[in-house]
Amino acid sequence: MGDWWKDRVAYQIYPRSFQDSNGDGIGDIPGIISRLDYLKALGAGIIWLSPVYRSPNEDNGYDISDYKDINPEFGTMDDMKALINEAAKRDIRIIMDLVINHTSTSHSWFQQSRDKNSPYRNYYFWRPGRENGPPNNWTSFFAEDCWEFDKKSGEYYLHLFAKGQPDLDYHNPAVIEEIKDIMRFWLDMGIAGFRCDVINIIWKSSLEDGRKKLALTGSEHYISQEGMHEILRKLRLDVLDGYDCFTVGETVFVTTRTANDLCAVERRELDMVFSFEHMETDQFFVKWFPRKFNPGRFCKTIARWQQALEWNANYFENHDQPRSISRFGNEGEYHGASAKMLGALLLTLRGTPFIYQGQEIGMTNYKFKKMEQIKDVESHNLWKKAKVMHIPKWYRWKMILRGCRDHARTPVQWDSSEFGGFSKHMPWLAPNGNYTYINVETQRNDNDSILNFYKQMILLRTSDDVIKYGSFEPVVISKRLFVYKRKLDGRTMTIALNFSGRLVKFYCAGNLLISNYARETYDGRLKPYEAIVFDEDGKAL
Ligand code: TEU
Ligand code: CA
Repeated sequence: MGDWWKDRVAYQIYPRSFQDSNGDGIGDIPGIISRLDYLKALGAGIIWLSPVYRSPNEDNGYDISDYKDINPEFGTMDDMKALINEAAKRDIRIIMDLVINHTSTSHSWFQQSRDKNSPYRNYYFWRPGRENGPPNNWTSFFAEDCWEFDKKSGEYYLHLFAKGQPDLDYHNPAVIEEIKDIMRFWLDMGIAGFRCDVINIIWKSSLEDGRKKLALTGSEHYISQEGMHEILRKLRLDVLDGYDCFTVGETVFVTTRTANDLCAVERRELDMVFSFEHMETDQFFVKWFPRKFNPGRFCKTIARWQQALEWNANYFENHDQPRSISRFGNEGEYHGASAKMLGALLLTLRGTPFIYQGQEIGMTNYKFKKMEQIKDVESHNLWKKAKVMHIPKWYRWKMILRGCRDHARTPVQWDSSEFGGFSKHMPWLAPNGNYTYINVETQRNDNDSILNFYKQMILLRTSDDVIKYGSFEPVVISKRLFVYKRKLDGRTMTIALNFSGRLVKFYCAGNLLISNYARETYDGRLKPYEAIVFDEDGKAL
């Protein structure tokens, strides 16, 4: 068997924004199938498919109303089977999003649970209020109360995310059985694993009031509790161990210590996690308060995680995060160089790399001008909440531009035709105007493009064991420079990255293997946003 998921590069698809096939402005499964050759040529070996299940889309599919059905906007179950099949033909394995902290309020379990005498009542947290208020003082991830009163029930239900996303109660063994059944359903269909949504908050150890905080009051009662570890072990033992699959957990506020508890091979819980610390180095406290990007802080955090974990998932982008080039690179003058430099970093770290759709062509943040252009429920809640808090409008807007998830959700830019080749119709979310020059078609034909650099780096990554399995050793971490070595069986590679628009001196005796600039020799100075992989043994690739 072997850990095939360590050998491959993963690519995340956010179906709504990937490729529309039928001209309704919404990406769909046939659209994904039509782009599998593209993904194969890129070198992707795993696809993480964001939710395609039935959903009323209050949170774009992360509010599931039927776990065993496909959202008709995306296609049919036959389309899904065809996707798994077509991907397999190309040796690409698909993992799906397992969103089990909550369902949608439209899920039949929830609808039935509204009746006090229903066997589904204890699938969720239904509680009476206190003194005309909610059962406790917790607040939600989406900048609102996390208890909603339901007239029919006469009680409140808990929702740590949007109102339409009621939390499941894992104290009820029937809930765990339901989840196992759902997992088997998809694994039997040929799915190769799961990305487990906010998996470290599924166990609420108490519903007591929390310590008052600026955000997420109550979180000490549900973040990374022991009960969560126990559930993961059950899912692993009873379901996952019977399949050739892997799991990656999305773990909020996770520390290296908890991450190790979750991923340590002998504990049999998850295979890797998405951590957040490096993604929080350009914010104060929560993501809505921008802090100037500091490469040293960012790279130190990455290095610490690299050294603390045996293996982990690496990423700089996903459907919840602004575009990495706009945050950590330079989307203007050094668009090409900085996008490639970040790609070189992602693909030469130890762990499984996850590329988010569009990252491989350097897609940038959207220049939103007003709230009406934004669809995301989280941004709209934040906007309202910040207004109630009397935060001035200009700062509120700054918060939105920093944290808005729609930056990453604009349609993939395939070519320079209208709507960027994503659809024949106006997409559900407007495409970024720069599709006329930042697009797949243009870059495919340009040897020097970001896309072709990604291909080259993915090839290096998947063919060279030092980059794949070597140890990680930091050499220099400064405000401009990040240098580290990867070592395996007496061989060494050195990776040097310039995080600035200036020339930076760095001496290396190794042979230049790859640079994101066209150059044959190295003169001891890294060009602006240059990334170089040196082979210390002088062997050519
Ligand atoms: O995200 C969980 C999460 O905590 C955040 O990254 C979240 O998106 C937010 O920005 C916090 O400020 C996962 C999914 O990735 C996200 O798309 C869902 O909305 C969320 O869970 C609920 O299912
Ligand atoms: Ca469509």
